[in-house]
Formats: sequence, C-alpha cells, structure tokens
Amino acid sequence: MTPSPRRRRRLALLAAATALALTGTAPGVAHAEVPPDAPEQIKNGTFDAGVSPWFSYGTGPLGVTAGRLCATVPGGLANPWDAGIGQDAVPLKAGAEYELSFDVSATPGANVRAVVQLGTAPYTQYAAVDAAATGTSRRFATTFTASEDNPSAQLIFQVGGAAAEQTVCLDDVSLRGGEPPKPYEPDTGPRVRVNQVGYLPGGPKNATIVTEATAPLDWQLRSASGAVVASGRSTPRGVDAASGQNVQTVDFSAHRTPGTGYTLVADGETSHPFDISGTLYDRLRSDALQFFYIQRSGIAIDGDLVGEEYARRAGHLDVAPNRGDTSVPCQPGVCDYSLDVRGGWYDAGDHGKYVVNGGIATYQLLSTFERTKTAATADGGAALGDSTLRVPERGNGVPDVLDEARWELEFLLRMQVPAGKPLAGMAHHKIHDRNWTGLPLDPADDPQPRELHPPSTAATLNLAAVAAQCARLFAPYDAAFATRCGTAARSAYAAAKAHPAIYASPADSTGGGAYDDTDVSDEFYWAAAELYLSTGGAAYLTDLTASRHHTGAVFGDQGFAWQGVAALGRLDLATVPSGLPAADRARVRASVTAAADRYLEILRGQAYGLPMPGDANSYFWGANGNIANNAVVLATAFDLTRDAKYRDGAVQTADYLLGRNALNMSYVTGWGEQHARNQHSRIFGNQLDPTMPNPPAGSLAGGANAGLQDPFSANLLAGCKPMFCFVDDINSYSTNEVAINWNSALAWLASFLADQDDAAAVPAPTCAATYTNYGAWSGGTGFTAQVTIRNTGTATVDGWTARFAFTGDQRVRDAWLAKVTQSGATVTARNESYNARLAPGATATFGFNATTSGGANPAPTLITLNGAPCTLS
Ligand code: 9MR
Ligand code: 9MR
Repeated sequence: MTPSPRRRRRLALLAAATALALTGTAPGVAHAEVPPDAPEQIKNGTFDAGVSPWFSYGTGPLGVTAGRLCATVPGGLANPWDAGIGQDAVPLKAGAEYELSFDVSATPGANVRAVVQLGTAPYTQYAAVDAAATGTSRRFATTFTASEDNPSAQLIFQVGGAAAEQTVCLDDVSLRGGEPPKPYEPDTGPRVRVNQVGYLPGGPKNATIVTEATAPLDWQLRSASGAVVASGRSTPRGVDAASGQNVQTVDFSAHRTPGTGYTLVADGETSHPFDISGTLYDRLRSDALQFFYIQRSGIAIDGDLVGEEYARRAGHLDVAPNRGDTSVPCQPGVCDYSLDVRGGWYDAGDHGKYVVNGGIATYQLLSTFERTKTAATADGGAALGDSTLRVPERGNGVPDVLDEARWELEFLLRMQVPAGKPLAGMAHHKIHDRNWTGLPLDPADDPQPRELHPPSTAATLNLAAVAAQCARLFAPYDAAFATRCGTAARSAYAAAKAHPAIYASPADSTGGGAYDDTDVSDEFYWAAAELYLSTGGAAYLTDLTASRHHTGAVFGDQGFAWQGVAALGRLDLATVPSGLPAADRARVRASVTAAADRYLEILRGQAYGLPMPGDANSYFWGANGNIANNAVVLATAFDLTRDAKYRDGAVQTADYLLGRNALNMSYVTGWGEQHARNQHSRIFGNQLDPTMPNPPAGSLAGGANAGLQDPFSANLLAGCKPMFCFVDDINSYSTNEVAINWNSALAWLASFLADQDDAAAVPAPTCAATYTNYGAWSGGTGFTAQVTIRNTGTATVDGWTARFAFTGDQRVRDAWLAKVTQSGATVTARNESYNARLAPGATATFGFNATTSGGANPAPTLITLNGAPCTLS
C-alpha cells in the first residue's frame, strides 16, 4: 500500500532519528548499491492490511496494534529461532542487490535477529541483521547481494532467547531490490467457457470464448467420442466490462440430445467437458442442502450419514475447552442473565451464530419447501420429502428440509429475551467468541469465551418473520412446535414495534461479524408479511400495506441479501396463498415479473450471461449469493407465469456459478472440472491441515469481490478486474468463504433447477379449477369446501388425480365424490369409478369437510390435475 502523507512523514522522521542504528552486517557479502526505485519484495510490510501474509511460531497470536505487528514472546527459550515472526515466498535473484530494513521494538528489551534464508533445512542464510531492540522502536538495515536464485525464500525475525517475556513489535518491513514481483496470474484453463456441469436438454446452452478475434469464429460441439454433433458461428461481444476480456458468445441451445462428455471447440481451444441431461441438478439440490447439517453446532456430526471425513464432535456444548453455548452470559454490562443458546448452524467460516443472517438462511430453506406447495414444477414435493437428506431426523415423517430448518429455528427461539427481563421479546443480535480465533479450528476445540451481544430490532424482526413461517409450515407436522413458533413470532413483532430503532453497532466486530443495519423498515415489512400469511391478521395486513416497501422497488439490480429483506416479504406475498385483495396481489405479482424482466435485460447485456451488472460495484462480498438470489426471482417469475424465458434466465445463472466465467471456476465445491475447494472455514481447513476435510460438495464460495476486503486478496489481486477478484485460498475470507445465506440461495435455486427436468416446452393448461370455501362451521373449528375441475384439453382424461396444499394446519376430515387423502398440508383427490372419465369440456366436482385451529385459510393458488397445473377461476 502507498504510505499516506502522514505515514511518509513519520518514516522520514524515524529515518533521521535512528540513522545510527542502521548497520550492515550481512556475513561475507560486500555492501551493495540499491537504487531508490528498486522494487519492494515484502507483502504488507506496513501492516496496513492487517496480519496476513505474516506468520509466527512459538509466540502468542499476531496482532496489529497502532499500525504495527506485535506478538508476545515467552521468556527463557533456549535459542533465538525457538520463536519467529516471518513471511514466506520472498523472491530472490542471484547476483541482485537488496536492502533489508525494518523498525523493531521489544519490551522490556531483547535481541532480534532478522534473517533472509531458505525456509527449510539446510536453512541457507542469504543475509542477517542483529537488532538490539528496546522499548523504543528503532530502524535497522543491511544491504546484500543474493548468492542464488530462490523464488520462495523466507524472511524470519528470530525473537526467542531472552530471559524475560517480551512484547515484540515490527513496522515498515522492507526488502527492496531484484526484479519487480511477477503479478499473480490465475490458471484459467481453456478459453472456451462453459457450464462445467452441463445443460438441460430443452434449456438454453450458452458459452463464452475468450479470444483476440473480433470477427465471428467457427465453433463445434463434439460428443464424447469426438464426433462433431453441431456447429455454427459465434457472436463477437467486444470487451466485457466485468472481466476486461475480449469475448464472443456461442448459443448451441438447438442441440438437445442428452449425453455425457460433450466439449465445445472454438478458436483452437477445447472447453472442459460437460453433460446434457435432465437430471444434472438432482444431486446438487441435496448437496446444497446437506451443507447445513455439516455446519450444525451442538451436535456430533455423524460420519455414517455424511462420510467419515466430516464426522466431528459436537461443538459448543460447554465441554472443555469450549466455553459455551449452554449457558452464555452477555458481554459485560449488557444483561444480567445467561441463555442456553445451543444448536443452530455456524454462520460461515467462523464459529459465530447470528440471528440476522440465520434469518434469511432459514427463510430460504423454508421457502424451498413452501415452493413445493405453490409451484407446478415442484410436483408435490416428493424430492423434498422425508428421508431425502442425510440428517439424523430422516424417517420421522417430516420433510428433511423442514427438520434442517428446525435445527436453526430452535436456536433462533433461544435467542429471544425471556419474559421479565429488560427488552423481553426482543432477540439478541448474535452470540460468538470474545476474540477471533485462528484457522483451522474444530468447533469442539474453540477455547474462547462466548458472549451474547445486545438485542437489536433487526434480529427481533428476523425472528418474527421466520417464526411466522415456521408456524404455518410446521402446523401439519408438529402442532406444539408450530404454536411455539407462532407465539414467538407475535411477541417478537410486538417487541420490535415497541423498540423500533435498536441497532447493532458496526464497531462490534471483534471475534465475530457485525451484521449491522440501521434501516429496519424492510425487516418490518418482511415480518408483517410473514405474520399476515400465517395468521391472516388484519393488523399485519395494515402494517404491510402501509410500508413503503409494499409498493417500492425491492428488487435492485444487485439483488438482495441479509441486509435488505423486503424482497423476501414480496416474494412470499406473490407466491403464498393469502387474502390479499385481488388487485393488490396482481400488482405484487407483476412486481416480481417486472424485476425478472430487468434481470433478463442485465443478463443479456453480460457476455458471461449472469443477472448482475458488469461494474465493480456489482462484485462485492458474497455477491454469488446475490447472483443466485436474482435467479430465485427469475425462477419465481417462471413459477407465477409459466413463461419459459424466466426459467431460462435462472438456468443461465447456474452456468455462471458453475464455470462460465472469467476464471473458468465453478464456485460450488465438488461440481465441475475446476471448482473452489479451499473456502475460508475453520472446519474445512484442509489447505492448512491435511487431516481436516475440504468443504463438502455443494458449498458455494462468496465469489468475486472487487472490494478485496481481506489482506490476502488485497495483496495478491490488487488492480483486478471485478470478475477476476477471487482466489480459491482459505486466507481470502472476503472472496472465498462459505456462509449459510449463500448456500441457502444455492439450495433454493438448485431445487428449482432439479424440478425443471429436461426443461421441455411448457405445455398450455388443459384443465381449469375452482375452489369454493363454503365458510367456517360455527365455533370456527372447521370449514366445508368444494373443488371443481374441468377438462379444457382436446383429449379425454381417463382417471384423474387432483392435488393442492393448505397453508397451515387444515386437515380433511371427510370427503365426497372423490377419494381424498392428505400428507402434510398436501391434499390428493382421486376419482371414484363413476367420475373417472372426463371428456373434453366435462367437469368433476368433489367436496370435503376440514378441521383447523385457526390461522389464515385462503384458497390455494395451485391446483393440479394429473400433475399439470389448472387455470384457476
Ligand atoms: O474468519 C473470519 C471470517 O469468518 C469473517 O468473515 C471475517 C470478517 O469478519 O473475519 C475473519 O476473521 C479474521 C478477522 O476479521 C481478522 N483477523 C483474522 C481473522 C481470521 O482470518
Ligand atoms: O456476508 C457479509 C457481507 O455482506 C459483509 O460485507 C461482510 C463484512 O461485514 O460480512 C459478511 O458476513 C460475514 C460475517 O460478518 C461473519 N461471518 C462470516 C460472514 C461471511 O463472510
């Protein structure tokens, strides 16, 4: 980093004041001349970018204090080299001249030996400086000529050997000389960029060629045997803003034949191989969902379920050295009680648990399930039923995705301030370690004290929203739990209204992330929407319609994430049946398709085909989650309209995530030829400790982030074009972390994609249906309803099954004119022998009595006949 004017002044003063300390003691080497503009070889020698890439051994943890790198060193070590602070990968050129210089202090005082050496035996020494360090920082220097080439030498400050414990601090460490360091060049493989997993037979098939050519190029699609099965000419697209590359695009959608091992050849390059198949995404759905079990806190991860490499002890159940989470106190001064906040998912690569981010992730798992009740292609939800995931709850009669969501819901409920305490009903913003821990670290080995942080309005509304979802979705499976969720949702919402502006501090980011947010109007909207959808309560309808978010622009170009959740409310109001007045509902739905149209426009403007603009502001921390969420909006527009262009947009988004991008990188572990596998994680620490696993298949990396907010990427990638601002290295937490909210977006999208099968042409409806509720019985314990279906096709239907789902705990008690069964909230009606045949234009009617304990009871928005959706009237 360029020194600030203030820092430059400080450097000049220091140089003048400490000239006497400048000594040249390189053994056996004549003093050399180093020109003033000689290149710097040390990375982050000013510590402006934090600790990375500096390491230490034999010392306390490294930290940056007042701009200097400091560590404590135990007294009484036998040798100088028994403790060290250093940097690897320092390049040396034989015969080149170098100047090594640095500021050092040691309190109370010690000898520090700076050595440039071979980092492994025989530790060949290229230069050394002995610095008598005292409590006052002084500058030392030496010059030397490198005796050999070494692309990866080590600079080490040997800090052991003093009798007393020391605090050693370094600053402005510099090694100037030799050749300018080579800029990092990622290996991006073949210049023809495809979805490395593959394409759906009836879906869009697009690729991008990186080329110097400006005129159209010939392309060939080859089968696994090498036979050319399709060919054509590419479309020049000029220089792509996001990548800075000159590119052309290929559209081979017309080739629909399933197969494995296809390649695309153009401009003398052969793409990574890919499949054309209608089952591509089936396992991605379960992989992406499986991530959550492996991230669980407070339960041993069972290797028999997910493979021995992922087996681990339960984390944070107060078994030493853990110091939480069964009775966690607040930060000093925040509260006078402790809470049992065991369970939940670890948020990301750290061991923190945050209500705000837990909220959106839980919402998306619940929404993945709820979609099975409202979307025609979800086909009644068999793929998301019980025993579809490898979780301990499989076989309990509850869909596994709900079991997984419940693991977090139970934690979120525990974060609510108990009755009788100040701010009762609010939710604590987060619970995490008092200080940051190093990597890797098995959760069960975390020795840090755990602390509850103050309640916040945002966290409280996240709890209200997902607890409300919980109330309606769990009602058919576990009435007691649903009731507990409903009670928590209402009390949290009331508490948030009573305390509408308690914000998490942006500065509260020691030992955990801040997740700060000072605009909670969107959280209010989302929570009111979910409560309305579950209860039908007029007060919630009043609140949500009064919110500026109800009619405002909630689907921005850059998508939505944990901080802006109005879109979650809007999506659910568009899809979940409710009593929203028809005109308002139509407007809500139109807002989703308008957003989807905008995302399609953006996608068509990007030569890599993603629904995200190409400027640096669109590549930010966790942008892959937002990109997936824009695909969720596209997918929802398809579910609402059955217009294939929206489905195609969602499918193309997957292309970007799975390899059709500037880096030729699949961002999903285990998927594609070249995939991210070193995401920042204390659990999946394989890159640092080979006995630990890589992230499991189906883990989504945060993705390219032009902000480069971690020192590793800041050093390595400075100046990168937005789409190149990513590195698959565990140190790069701002480009390459795992996180529950990114995987929940992937899981939702993957589930949608899996449901599209071959992505064949969408057939016109061949039935119409009416659902009539004849009203509640006196006492409100049940109601009577009737469904009429009409064959609007041209062929006779011989034998029919009609299906729809209730919103909450409604249960069919008895039925007539069809054989009616119910599983969860889903009702299946099969014809009787006397009404099995429906000639074109013919109708059949059946009716039922159902019980309910209350809550919203709207007419379903999806009724299918033999699996195909009917138009509703
Ligand atoms: O590991 C932490 C990661 O989960 C967070 O996203 C990130 C930002 O809050 O911080 C990481 O922790 C680093 C901390 O911020 C600074 N010291 C080094 C920590 C480990 O890389
Ligand atoms: O996803 C979060 C991103 O939007 C923020 O810009 C970033 C910095 O505040 O924090 C991200 O969240 C991290 C959290 O603070 C700590 N756990 C890891 C999360 C993912 O990196």
